[in-house]
Amino acid sequence: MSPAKFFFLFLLSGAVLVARAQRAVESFNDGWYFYRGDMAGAPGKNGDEAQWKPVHLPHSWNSEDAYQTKNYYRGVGWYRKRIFIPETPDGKRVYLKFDGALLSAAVYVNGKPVTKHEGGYTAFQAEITPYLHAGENLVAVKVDNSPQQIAPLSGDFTLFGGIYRDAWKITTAAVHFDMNNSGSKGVFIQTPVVSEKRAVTIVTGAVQNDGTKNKKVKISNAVISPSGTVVSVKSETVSIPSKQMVRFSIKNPPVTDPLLWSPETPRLYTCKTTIADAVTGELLDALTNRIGYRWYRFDGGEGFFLNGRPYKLLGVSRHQDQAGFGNALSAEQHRRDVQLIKDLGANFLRISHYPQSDVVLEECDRLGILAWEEIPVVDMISLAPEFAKTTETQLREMIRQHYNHPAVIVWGYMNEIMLGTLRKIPPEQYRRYFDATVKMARHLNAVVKEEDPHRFTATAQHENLPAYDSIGLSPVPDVLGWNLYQGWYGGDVKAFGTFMDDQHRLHPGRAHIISEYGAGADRRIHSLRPQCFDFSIEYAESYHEAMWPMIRDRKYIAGSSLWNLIDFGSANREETMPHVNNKGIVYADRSPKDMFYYYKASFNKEPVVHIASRDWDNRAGLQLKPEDSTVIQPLKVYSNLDRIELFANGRSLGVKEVHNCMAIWDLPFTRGVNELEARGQKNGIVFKDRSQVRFAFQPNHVSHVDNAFDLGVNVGSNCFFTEQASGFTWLPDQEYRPGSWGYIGGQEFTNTPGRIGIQTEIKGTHNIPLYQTMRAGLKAYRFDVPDGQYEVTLGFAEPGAKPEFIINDIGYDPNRTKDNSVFNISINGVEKLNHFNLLESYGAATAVDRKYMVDVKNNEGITVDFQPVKGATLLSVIKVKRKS
Ligand code: GCB
Repeated sequence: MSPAKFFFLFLLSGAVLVARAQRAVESFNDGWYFYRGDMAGAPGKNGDEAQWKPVHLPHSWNSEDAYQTKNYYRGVGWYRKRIFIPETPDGKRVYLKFDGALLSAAVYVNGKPVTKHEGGYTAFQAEITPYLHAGENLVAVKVDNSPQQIAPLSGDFTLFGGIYRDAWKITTAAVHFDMNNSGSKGVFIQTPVVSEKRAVTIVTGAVQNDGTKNKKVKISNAVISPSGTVVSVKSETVSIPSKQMVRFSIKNPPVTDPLLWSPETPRLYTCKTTIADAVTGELLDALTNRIGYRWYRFDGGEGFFLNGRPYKLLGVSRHQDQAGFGNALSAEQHRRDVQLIKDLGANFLRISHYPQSDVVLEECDRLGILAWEEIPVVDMISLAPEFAKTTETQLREMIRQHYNHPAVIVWGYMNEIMLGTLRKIPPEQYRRYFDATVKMARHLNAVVKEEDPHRFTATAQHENLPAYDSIGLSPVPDVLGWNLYQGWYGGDVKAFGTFMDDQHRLHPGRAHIISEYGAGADRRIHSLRPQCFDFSIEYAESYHEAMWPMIRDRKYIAGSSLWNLIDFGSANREETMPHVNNKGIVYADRSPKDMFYYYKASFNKEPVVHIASRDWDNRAGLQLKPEDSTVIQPLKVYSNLDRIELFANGRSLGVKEVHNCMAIWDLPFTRGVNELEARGQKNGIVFKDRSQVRFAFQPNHVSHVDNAFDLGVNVGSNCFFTEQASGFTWLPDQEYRPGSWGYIGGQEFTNTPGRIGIQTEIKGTHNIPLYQTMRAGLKAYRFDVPDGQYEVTLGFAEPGAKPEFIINDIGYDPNRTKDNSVFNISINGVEKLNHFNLLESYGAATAVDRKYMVDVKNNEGITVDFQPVKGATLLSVIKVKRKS
C-alpha cells in the first residue's frame, strides 16, 4: 500500500475511532430571545423573559422597518440564550463563533464579558470554557448598529442590525488548531506556483496546546484529488509545551499535472490538515479546506488572464439582503443567489460592499465564479484613530477568513472614497482628508500585501477623476475599479467609451475593471420613448444594451460587475421604489427582469431564446383609430442564436437577424391575451420560448366611448404606469388634439435639471411614481367625450421643499426647491377647488386624490380648467371613467 493511501485510510479510521476527541461543530441558532433597546442587567439572569421575543438566527431587527422608512431603528439590541451543560467540559475547549453581527457586538456568558467585536460583516469567535459551569448557563450578546467609528460611515445600502448570520458552538480537544486568529480557521493554504505541469501547496497555521502537559504532535497535510485520490501528503512532528502555541508551515510535494480550476471547470481538490498525538496516533483535530489550482494576472493593455489565457471577467455585483428578510438570509438563500449568477453565465462576482457569508465564497469555489471581495470603506473615511484601527481589523479578518477560497482573486478596500469626502466635508478641511485618505489607502494596500502577497488589490472610484488623480489615490491599488454611470446620473451612455479610452491612453499600464454601471428599473413603469432616469424597464434595457458591447469590445478592460444583480435595500433612497435601489437585473424576490436574459444571451454559449415581455405582460396601448383591431407596440426577443422567428397568436411575424443578442418586431397586439412564441435554431435543433401578453386598448378618439371607458393618464410623464394591485395601466401623457384628450399648456415638472419628476417619497399611496411626475403650469386638461355621466379623478402632490441629501445621487442639487402652489380648479365651468393649497392642507410629498361626478351635456366634453393663484398649477394624475 502506498504511504499516501495508507495515510488516507488512517485518517478515515481515525475519524471513527477517536471521534470524541475531535472538534465538534454545532449550530447555535435556536432558542434565542431578543430585546430591542438597551437594558441594564441584560447579560445576567433577570427572569424578565416576558419582555423578550423568541427569535431564531439569522435575525435582523430591521427586516421590516428599513424597507418602510429611512429612520429605521439604529441602536442597541440584546440577544440571550440559555444553554445546559451536564458537566463542565473535561479537558475540551468550547468556543462560540458568530458569522456576522452588525455593527458591533459584545458577548457575555453568565453575566461576564467574554469578547467584543467591531465590524458588521466579518465573523468572530471566542472561547467560553472558563465561563461555563455544569447546569444552566446564559449567553448574552449586545449588538449595536448605531453609527460608530466603524466602516461604513455611510453608503447606499441599509445597515440592518442584528446577529444576522449563523452562530456556532465549536468544541475542540485541548490540542487544536489556533482558534484565536481573527475568526479564521487558523490554517491558511497557498498555491504560490501553479502551471499545467505542477502545483505547489503550502499550508501554514498554528497549533495550540491548552492541555496541562507538553505534547508531541504530528501535523499532516493531505491533498486529495477531485475524484478522491490522495495525491500529496506531508507531515511534520512538533513538540508543544503546555499552554503554548506553535506555528507550522508545511510544503507538500507538488501535485503533478493538476486538474486546473476555472469557471468552466471548477475542479476542487480537498486539503485535509490534521493534528495527531505523535505517540499514540490519536487524532486530535482536523480541518478540511478546498483547493482550486489556478493562476492569473492583470495586464494594463490586454486585460485579465486566467491559467495563461486571456479571459474576460463577465460579472455582477451583489448586496446580501432580501426584502422581508433584511440581511438575515439563510445559507440556502445565499446559495440560490450564487446559482443565479452561474445561471446568468457570469464568471465574476464583486462581493459588494463588504465581506459576505462564507457560504457565498464556498459556492463561488464550487460553481466557478471568480470573486472580488472588499471591506465597507465607502464614501469617506473618518480621521478618528479608532476608525483606522477597526478598518484594518476588518481587512485582516476578511482576508484571513476567506483566504482559503480559490475563487477570490482581488481584495478591495475602498469604494468611491472621494464622493462623501467632497460632499460632506467643508472645503477648508479637504487637505486633511485627502492626505489621510491617501495614507490610509497606502496602508491598507500594504496590509493586503502582507496578509496575502499572491492576490491583487483594488479600489473602486467614481467618475470624478481629478479628485482621485490629483491626490494620488488612483495609482495605489493593483487594479482600478470604475463605478461609471454615464447615461444614468447624467450624460450620454456613449460617453462611457470615450471616458475609458482616455483613461487607457493616459495610463496605458493601469489595469481596469468596470466595478459598477447600472440603471434603475421599476416593473410598473414602461415607455415607448424611454428617457434617462425615467426608471422604465425599457430605458434600463437600452442602457445595458449600449453599455455591455462597449465593455466587451475593449480588450484593455479586464471585465465588469454590473450594478446590481438584485434590487437591494437602501433605506435612504426615495426613487420610484423608496428604500430600495432598483438597479437590479433581478427583482428582490429573485425573479429575473427581462434584461437578465440580455446578459444570459451575451455571456452564454448555450442557446438562449427569451421573449422580453415578462416585465410587461399586462400592457395597454393607444388605439389610434376607432376601427383599428390592433395596436402596434415593439416586442423584443433576447437570444444568442443567429435568427429568430416570432409568432403572435399563431401567425408568423417573420424571421429577424439577431444583433447584439436581440431582435425587435413591431407587433400588432390584439385586445385580450396575445400568445407569443419565438423560435430559433442551432445545429438543426429548435429552441423556443413562449409567453403571453394581456393587452388593453385605450382610445385616442374619445367622441364615441361607451360605459367601458376608463382612461387614466400618468400626467407629466412619458411612461405607462401599471398599478400592481389592480393591473390598471395609466397611459403616458399627451397634448390635447380635437376629438381626443390631453393637456393644454404647461411643462413636465422636475426640480433637478436633466431629471424626470422628483425623487421624493410620496406619502399616502402605493403608486408613488404616478405622483413623482407631474405637469406644472397647465391651463387645462380636456377629454372630447360624448354626453353622459363621468367620474373624474384628479391626483396631485406638492413637491415642496428641497429633497433630502442622498449621498449616492451624483445628480443631487442642494438648491432644488419649489415655491408651493395655490390654484383653483373648475370642471366644465363649475368650480371644484378654490385656493387649493396642497402644502398647507396636506404637507409636501403627499398624494392627494379628488373624485368628481360630472354630467356632460350638449357635446361639451370634459374640460378641467386650472387657474394659478400662487406658483404654478400642478397635476399628477387624471382618470375619467364613464358611469352612464
Ligand atoms: C455607486 C455606489 C453604490 C451605489 C450605486 C448607485 O457608485 O458604489 O453603492 O448603490 O452607485 O446605485 O448609485
